[in-house]
Amino acid sequence: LRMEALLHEALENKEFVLHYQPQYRADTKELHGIEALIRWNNKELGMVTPAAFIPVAEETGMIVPIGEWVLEEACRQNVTWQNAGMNPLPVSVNLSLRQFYQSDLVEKIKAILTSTGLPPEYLMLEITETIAMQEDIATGILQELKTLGVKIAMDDFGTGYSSLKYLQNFSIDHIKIDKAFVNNLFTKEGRAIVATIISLGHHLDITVVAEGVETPAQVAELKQLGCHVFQGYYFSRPLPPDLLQDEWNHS
Ligand code: G
Ligand code: G
Ligand code: MN
Ligand code: NA
Repeated sequence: LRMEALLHEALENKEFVLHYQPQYRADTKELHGIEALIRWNNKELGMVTPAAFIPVAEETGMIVPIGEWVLEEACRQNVTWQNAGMNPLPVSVNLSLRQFYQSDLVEKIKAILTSTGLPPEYLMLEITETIAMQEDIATGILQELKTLGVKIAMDDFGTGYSSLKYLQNFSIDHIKIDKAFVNNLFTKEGRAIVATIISLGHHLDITVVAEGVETPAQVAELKQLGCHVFQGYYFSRPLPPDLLQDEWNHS
């Protein structure tokens, strides 16, 4: 309960910040997009990682207003960058299942796009297989979001109840290979799984993003396998907005 109160305060006192992790195209090495990742800068606790508060936020429902703040902030920041003359790129935002259970999710996203002025194609929503498998709610919502013009990425692909049907039904734009698979790239099984996901992406015309890329050997192997986009510490950690902007300017 203390945590829930703290999260309320954090929202009110604007203690949350977004960091952004760059994603690079394998072919041209250009910046392809950025992923917004929340951080909590608390006076007593210091910089709190999302792993420490997102689960509580999900349990208490606080993830709904927090998630709304993330969407609004990521869109606002992206417009600020576009207005400053940066080469326009999509910003990815992680959505939680709880947000999907809100009947007004699509309306809220529409309102945020309107109020910030971000063209919908520059917002990419990252969903998990846990969300996708709630077919009764996910199907309708994802269809409406696609109609709005926003992009959808299937995050942590292969770690949940993977169903190929989701890829078929939801017109997914990006598949993100979970970092656990990238980490196992040099085992027989790991390589087979990564190769299969990449091949699936090629056949379905879906951009494949490898997450958690940490070594040049992984880069070489993933490139060889035809992976389209890289994200990971080898290229860059998630960065505060000013440092991300420097990176963007120099890419
Ligand atoms: O940035 P980091 O690797 O520490 O993030 C840890 C976890 O928190 C990841 O699973 C990531 O998807 C999740 N996360 C980060 N930012 C957000 C957010 O804004 N909303 C939700 N729902 N999850 C987030
Ligand atoms: O669940 P999601 O894919 O949104 O989580 C992204 C998380 O992965 C973020 O917390 C981010 O900090 C983390 N991350 C990004 N790149 C790397 C990496 O190269 N290695 C590891 N271990 N984690 C990473
Ligand atoms: Mn993600
Ligand atoms: Na992921």
